[in-house]
Amino acid sequence: MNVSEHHIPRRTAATAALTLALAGLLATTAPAGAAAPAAPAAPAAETAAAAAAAAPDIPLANVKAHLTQLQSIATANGGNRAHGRPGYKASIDYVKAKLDAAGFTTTVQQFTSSGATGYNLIADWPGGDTNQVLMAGAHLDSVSSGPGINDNGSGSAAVLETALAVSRAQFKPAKHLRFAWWGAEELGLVGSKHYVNSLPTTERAKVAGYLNFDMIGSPNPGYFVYDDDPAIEKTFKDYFASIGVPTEIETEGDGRSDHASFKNAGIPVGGLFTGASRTKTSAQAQKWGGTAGQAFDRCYHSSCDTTSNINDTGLDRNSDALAHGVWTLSAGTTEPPPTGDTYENTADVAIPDNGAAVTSTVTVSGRSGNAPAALQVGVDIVHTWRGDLVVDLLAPDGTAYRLKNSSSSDSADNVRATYTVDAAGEAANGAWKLRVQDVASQDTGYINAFRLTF
Ligand code: DTR
Ligand code: CA
Ligand code: ZN
Ligand code: ZN
Repeated sequence: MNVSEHHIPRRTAATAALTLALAGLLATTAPAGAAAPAAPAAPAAETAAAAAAAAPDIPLANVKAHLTQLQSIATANGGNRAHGRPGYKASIDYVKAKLDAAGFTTTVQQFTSSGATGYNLIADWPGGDTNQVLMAGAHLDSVSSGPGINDNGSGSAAVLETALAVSRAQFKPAKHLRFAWWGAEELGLVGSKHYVNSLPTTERAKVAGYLNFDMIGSPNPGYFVYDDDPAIEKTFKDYFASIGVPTEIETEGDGRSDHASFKNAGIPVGGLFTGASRTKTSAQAQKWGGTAGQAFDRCYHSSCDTTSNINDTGLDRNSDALAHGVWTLSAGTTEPPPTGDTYENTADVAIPDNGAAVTSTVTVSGRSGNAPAALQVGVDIVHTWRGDLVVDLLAPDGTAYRLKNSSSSDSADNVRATYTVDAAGEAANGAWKLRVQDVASQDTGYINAFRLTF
């Protein structure tokens, strides 16, 4: 048994976490010849999977109670909650008070736009890795012509209630959570642009992702998912699929809300949307219900955007999807968590420049039946020009599965990826090999690690 080969058996997340803690306390050198305790790859990821499953239901009644408050604020302040008007600052004060009472660290960031003072509200949930910050946000301002309950009380209230759910759960995710309510979005994403531009580059680099929610309760709702970061998009689409709701890609174009401020800074973004002034088609009405030939929100930017301008089902589904996104994406890994055991070989294997293929072997034993249809193949190759490399997975019977072709144009370093291989036709037990060949002269490297997760 190659001492570099390790088998990380499947455990429950809790047991694994406890075991790892004990291993840390009792760290000893593995006896010669035995596999040393392996890196905590599977347990952490399994913990993540467990966390993902724990996203709470967001009570629609609580979200609507926030909308009632925002409506009252608008009614008491000239009928709107627009930038520079008293109704906006009163909205900030309402949201901030809820968050302060729930244990968040809040910050009100001021800026000036069109001669008036604007405000962003930032709420940090203590804990988590502050080098990996997951943000969720919504603009809190309305247009001056109305109270802006769907646009964007709906997003603001759902983000607030999700933050309060984090507090109720005393949620402790791997990543640090930060929630935000933006000012002056209707003037051109002014508040969120100010926030991003004011972030030091080092702080900006720590934002692992930004989730945007602008109009998520439209009275004639569609279910749109932003098609930006693939992992974020998949998280939301998978959620809606899990409740049997088909989604469409949000196609009103980038730049239409605060996620654009983050996307322009190179930060992964995503979000949800139930539609604005565009008209619902017959096909959309077929799959989503509602009224074909009518706008998703007939009161968009109008005085009738009041608490009666909300579809409860759409608001509830999107609020729950929001919470699922926060719980799932704040876990410690964006890699799909392994479903079971991980086998790895971490011995370095030099790859001859423009030469013969080399292999790293992982011996699988004790399993029954065949490998899965979604076998996770973790590849870690250090190389100075990865386009030189051809990479294959060899099953125990010698069947080759191409993982990566060579490419004269791909000059980037290293191959660090997890490939999904349909290996259902292969017996699980036996010697699996990662075969790597450098097929172009100059630039060299080595296999650093090879992992299989069943
Ligand atoms: N600009 C937003 C409404 C809006 C229009 N298209 C999209 C697409 C995605 C998010 C939001 C929007 C506003 O009026 O606040
Ligand atoms: Ca709900
Ligand atoms: Zn708007
Ligand atoms: Zn909006």
